[in-house]
Amino acid sequence: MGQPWESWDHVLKIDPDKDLVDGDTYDDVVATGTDAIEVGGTLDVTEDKMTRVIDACRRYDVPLYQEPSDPTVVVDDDALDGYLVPLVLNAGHPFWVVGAHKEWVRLDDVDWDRTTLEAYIVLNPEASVAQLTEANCEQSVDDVAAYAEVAEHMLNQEIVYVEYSGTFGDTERVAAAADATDDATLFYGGGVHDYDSARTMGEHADVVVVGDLVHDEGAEAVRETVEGAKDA
Ligand code: 1GP
Repeated sequence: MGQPWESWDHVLKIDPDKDLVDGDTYDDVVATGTDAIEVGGTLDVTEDKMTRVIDACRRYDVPLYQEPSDPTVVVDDDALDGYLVPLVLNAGHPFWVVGAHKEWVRLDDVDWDRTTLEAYIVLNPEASVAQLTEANCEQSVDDVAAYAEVAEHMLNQEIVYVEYSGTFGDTERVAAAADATDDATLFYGGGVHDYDSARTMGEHADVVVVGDLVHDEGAEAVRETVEGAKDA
């Protein structure tokens, strides 16, 4: 049987350190039609904040995944469909490639049946994730393609994630990652803010991830991105 993300077009990523916009509820968030919710952020995430979002989402049918930014914030909760765990291919420090993962395995009984890695290629140097992981974001189109191929064929990754968090990325690099992968599911995230931007990236990536928009503009704006990703 295939993995759930193979049929997704759109993921909404909720940052536990940020609020919904005034007037929005989690009913509105789920009504956007997104295929899955990922709970995760880079800065000031705690287990408590994670749990608050998971609690708010637990009564809905939408698939719910935690994206832990480090081993200390992993929440063990049946409401979660699973864990999508970043591995930053172009991190400047090995902690973000395998070190955090080793610590997690050392400290916890990892639920392997519900745990999948996301092989990130981080490309916006201004993003918190780039700074935290000391990512080398100067990657040519060929570099990005090579990283994507390494992820799938050397590291057997099921998910390759081109990450421009906070800014709309370069379609040529996203297309190159798409061309370089065969069976892996390609996620794209960064700066998707309306129907057209979602559709544009959805034409290359399998899954369009939307993050800040839900905290800045709200659920109605996210709904448009769902439509764009689905029409692509
Ligand atoms: C962040 O890829 C996601 O990890 C989405 O990025 O917040 O820019 O939408 P944005």
